[in-house]
Parts: sequence; structure tokens; C-alpha cells
Amino acid sequence: MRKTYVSVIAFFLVFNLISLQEFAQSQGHIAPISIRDPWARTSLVSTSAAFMLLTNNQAQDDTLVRAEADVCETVELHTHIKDGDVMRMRPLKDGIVLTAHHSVSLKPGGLHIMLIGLKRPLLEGEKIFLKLYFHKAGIVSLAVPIRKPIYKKVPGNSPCGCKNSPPKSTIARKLR
Ligand SMILES: [Cu+2]
Repeated sequence: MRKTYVSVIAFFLVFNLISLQEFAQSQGHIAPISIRDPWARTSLVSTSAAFMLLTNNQAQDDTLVRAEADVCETVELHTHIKDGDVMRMRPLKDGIVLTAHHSVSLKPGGLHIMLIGLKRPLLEGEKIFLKLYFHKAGIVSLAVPIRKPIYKKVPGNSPCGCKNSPPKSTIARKLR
């Protein structure tokens, strides 16, 4: 009898949760920051990186101040700068600025979330968990799928058949 009572309450709790979500969507509620296509690079070494498209839906600028990950000791926000013919990574101590109503792409060879001191290999198909700390929007937690980088295949090109594979000098190669 008591079990049935608990089940009924659980049902209504779940029902209410779903209803609230549907209500928020129907009211056109938009998160302050939306995140599309998050992914982290497969890695068998001690470092990797995470990428995604961040969109600031707010009427004010915001900043991604820092990030945390369950899978590594340290997380840094990085960019790349050209140093002669070599692309080098640089930490962004002031974070990544997100202009109001604009998107910023974190991608290989550009801005990225650097994962340092990995506690385990990052294998394709698995996930890591990230916490992103925004100055205005607060904390956003997300699951990030692990995958290999995708390069466009161009027929008759290099032996590997991939035009956009990173040159040996780039950090993308070093991150593997
Ligand atoms: Cu980096």
C-alpha cells in the first residue's frame, strides 16, 4: 500500500517536471548561453581539448571565465597565435569574451578548452563532464562526447585523402 502511494507521488513529480519544461519552451524561454556541438578530442596522452559553439543570448556581453572537468587536473582557456610558421597555444587569463547576441566558435587551431593532466584516456564514444563558469550567466554543466577530429576528404589529394588534416607544425597534431 505504502509502495503504491510513493509510486503515485513519484508519478506526479515527474509529470510536473515535464510540464514545467514544456511550459518554459512554450513561453519561448531561451537560456542566457546556448551551447551547440560540444566535443572533446580523443587522447591517449595527458592532454586534450574541448570544442563547441557558444552563443550569448543575453542583451549584455558575457565572459567565459574558467572551466572545470571531471577527467583532468587542470582546465585552461586557450587560443592560438602564429609564431613564425608555427601556431602556438596561449592561455587566456581574462577568459573568452562573448559579445551580446553573438556566437563564438571554439575549434581546433583556434579558441579551445585545454584539458591538462588527464586521469584516463579519452576514448571515442565516451563522454566527459564540463562545468563552464560565465561572469553573468553563472555555471553551465554539460556532457561532452569524445570523438576523433573530422577532416574533409578531397579525392586525389594527399595519400591520406584529407585536405584539411593539420600540418605537423600545428598544435592540433600535438594534442592527439
Ligand atoms: Cu591549448
